[in-house]
Amino acid sequence: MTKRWVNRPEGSTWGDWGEDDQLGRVNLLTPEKVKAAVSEVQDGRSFCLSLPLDLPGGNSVNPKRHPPKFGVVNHPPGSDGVYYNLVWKDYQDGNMDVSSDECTTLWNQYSTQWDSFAHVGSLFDANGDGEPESVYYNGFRAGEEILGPDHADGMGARVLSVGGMAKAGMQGRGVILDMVPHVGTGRTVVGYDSLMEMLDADKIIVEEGDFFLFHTGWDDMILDMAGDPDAKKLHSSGAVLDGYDEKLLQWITDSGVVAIISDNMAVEDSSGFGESQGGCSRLPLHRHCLFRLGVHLGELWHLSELATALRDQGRSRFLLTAPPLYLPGAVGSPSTPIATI
Ligand code: UVW
Repeated sequence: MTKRWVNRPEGSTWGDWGEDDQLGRVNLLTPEKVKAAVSEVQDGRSFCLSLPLDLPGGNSVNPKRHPPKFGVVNHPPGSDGVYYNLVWKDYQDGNMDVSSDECTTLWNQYSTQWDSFAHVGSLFDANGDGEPESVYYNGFRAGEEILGPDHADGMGARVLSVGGMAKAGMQGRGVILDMVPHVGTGRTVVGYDSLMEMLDADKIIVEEGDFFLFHTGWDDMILDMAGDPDAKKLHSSGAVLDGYDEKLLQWITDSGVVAIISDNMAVEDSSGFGESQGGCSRLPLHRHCLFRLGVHLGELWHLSELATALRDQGRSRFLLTAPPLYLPGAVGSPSTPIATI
């Protein structure tokens, strides 16, 4: 029995790295793993795996998330320290400096992003009183440690936030599968069998401690739409993982991957709702990874150029360096991931 739970979800890693652990499989990124990742660098070329953070554009792709807004929302320009082209001599005789300062209102999960473990939890009877409560990875509690905007102590994830990921560095070996040559860019729900066929065909081996990435073609579609996205087209395009496929979830458990990352919106098919381990869910792969296993998810990354460069060389592995913002309290974060091949 640990401090926070008497029941742990079946098949979970809760407690495996200690009762206060907040890093999950990031614990597998040992110095040896990082050195092995560095040894994947062959020609020294780097790729930025972020989309411009003002894409997809608008909020039709995900109505609850909006593009970044410069300036303090609801404040006139010039207030709260936001200013552009300030002429200092107006305030200080003879000063020839001109400068600009800004503030950005950022929806942290609008564009290229990481999900922390504080992003998705589950109703689960962790304390064994017969009633499920809202809990996150390793038994941390909603309302006690993951605090909403109405909480008297102020909003923010006191635990499990992206701050821990930033401090850990999020650096290791990336392994990428380009699904586009296999299934095209139409909507395909990929389960275990089809994932294994693609990995086998491309001779890709995923090992414990790897970041697993898959490319679906969403990134180039978003870039081609240039800020005016066709949400209907996007939501009927590109491969998504089948979170209801128990064999696929078991593969995530057995593979030992640290994170699953894609250029699509949610890694998994987010259009369904149905029975999964632990009860009905709209995002069963999120629950399996973020709540049960301690596996981070990366979404809306720009993977096409990297996928092509590696495919041209018959390779799939590279060094990935992908810290989120060091923003304690945030449940998600933009990232500017760098792949070096
Ligand atoms: C949800 O929509 C809950 O999450 P995500 O952006 O991680 O898919």
